[in-house]
Amino acid sequence: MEKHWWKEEVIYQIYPRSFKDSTGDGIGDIQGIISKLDYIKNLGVDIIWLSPIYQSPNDDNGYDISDYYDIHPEFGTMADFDQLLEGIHARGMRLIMDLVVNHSSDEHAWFEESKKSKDNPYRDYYIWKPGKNGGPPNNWRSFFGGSAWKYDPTTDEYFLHLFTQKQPDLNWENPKVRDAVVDVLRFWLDKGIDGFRMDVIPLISKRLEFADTELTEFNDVVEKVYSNGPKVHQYINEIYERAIKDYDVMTVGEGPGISTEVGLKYVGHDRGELNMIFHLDHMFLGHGPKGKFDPVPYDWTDIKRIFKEWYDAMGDSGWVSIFLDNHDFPRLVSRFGEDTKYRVESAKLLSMLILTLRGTPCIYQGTELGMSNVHFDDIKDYRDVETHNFYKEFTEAGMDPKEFISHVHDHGRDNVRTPIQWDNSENSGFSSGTPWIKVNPNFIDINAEKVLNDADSIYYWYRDLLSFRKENKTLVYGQWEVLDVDNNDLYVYKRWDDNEEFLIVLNHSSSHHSLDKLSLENYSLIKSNYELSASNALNPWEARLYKLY
Ligand code: TEU
Repeated sequence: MEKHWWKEEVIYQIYPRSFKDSTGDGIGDIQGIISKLDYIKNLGVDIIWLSPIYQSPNDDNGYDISDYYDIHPEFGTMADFDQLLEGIHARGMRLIMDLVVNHSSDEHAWFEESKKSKDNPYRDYYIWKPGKNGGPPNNWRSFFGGSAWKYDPTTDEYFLHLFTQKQPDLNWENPKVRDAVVDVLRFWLDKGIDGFRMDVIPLISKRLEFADTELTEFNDVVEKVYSNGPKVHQYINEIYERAIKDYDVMTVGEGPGISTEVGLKYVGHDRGELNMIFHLDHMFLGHGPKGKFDPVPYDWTDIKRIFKEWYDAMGDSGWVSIFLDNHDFPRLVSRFGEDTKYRVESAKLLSMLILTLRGTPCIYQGTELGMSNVHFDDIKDYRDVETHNFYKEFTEAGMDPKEFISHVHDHGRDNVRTPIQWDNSENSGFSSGTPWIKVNPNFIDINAEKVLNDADSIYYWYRDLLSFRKENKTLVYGQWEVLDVDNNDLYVYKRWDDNEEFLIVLNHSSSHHSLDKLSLENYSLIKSNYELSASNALNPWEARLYKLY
């Protein structure tokens, strides 16, 4: 297996809008991040992934870019960015930026031109089709509700938008689009950044028949209609050959629709495409036929199955990132842990999972504090376009608004977009002004100031495990095998190489369990989120790491 820094290091994702506001306008900004670089460095992470900070009308909070070469003034200036990058590098960390090139904003100059006329030089930067039977060209639906096509009366055609109506899909068939993407890549790489997270990269190649789909489950539509198109590998390889490969950088593709069957095509070490992917199989668990607000049950059996399938699919050739939350999914302690009685214990257990599986761990801002989901009861307190679009769609279809809100409590993206809770002062120390989205009311009890003053807090547990992982490359490159302990509440696995063997025991339940079935005589217990004990009795949400003598 090839060894690389991007396999050994750990990613920390910052969603700048919610991280720290330095100006009092209620919106997180670059100077706010700069003021917290020591906090991040002290945690022990290595690579900062910055969600978009480019010019944008913020229809999708920056994932709708109107200028790839400039910083949105609400985040600061290019001089602020240069200071941030310098501060990150001065601390021995790296910065990867979010590349969103499956689509742009409809306020991008390219689209402003494209929509003017059918013969405009920029017309083919986007995907325009005539209507069919008085409606859209086909029955494709947006990730964010409604048709994936918007009618434009100026030229009497529809344009494709797999996300919001203000995020028109770019036409990668057009070599000028690919040239433009290469130029954007090289611009930021020449500034010295250390790589990119590539937003929905499997979607960039469209199936050009644009035929209706008979598929009804949205996850199936994503995989079989939107993702993995006929030229996706050609296009990713092209940007690798024309830009990425000239720099010592990393790329991680966000992979909606990438299944284990096709995973290696994107990240095989000899493919010349991506270094790793954020696959979403475990994150899309629970999404029913109509998506995340049409939930279906799932459990840890599903999660464990998916981790095993991906470990086997990657072999020694591919690589994934290991994560349980990001800016698109609920707080991991609320979704996969237990965020009331066992919030601290379960948050620590989940961090041990993330830091001991094979893959590059990715920690989302605030997870190290044990931040949990927010429960706004008024739809007006939510900001996410996805939530508002589906609120309209589901309630107009007859769903009780209260029922929809309960699904938002569990699956809404604003759960992870409330301001970072720095202390128990007004607005949790995030801003001296009114935050763009309300602070989670539990900031009084859950905040960085309190956590940093508690030696037994989640933050210091993360810091200890991050340091341990750095010192024990067995947890990076070692092999992995799950032990069958005949108990669905336990996740027990080994990591080993020629030097060491570790045994990880996770009781992902609020029940007490016993380890009687495990022969532990040759192992010494070195880490636990409870008092170290030779006992075989496992506490609720107890996480243990043993080392073979
Ligand atoms: O996300 C695409 C994606 O797969 C998730 O948005 C997920 O499908 C969605 O939350 C529906 O459940 C990327 C970005 O991470 C996301 O923030 C953007 O909204 C989206 O692409 C469009 O750029």
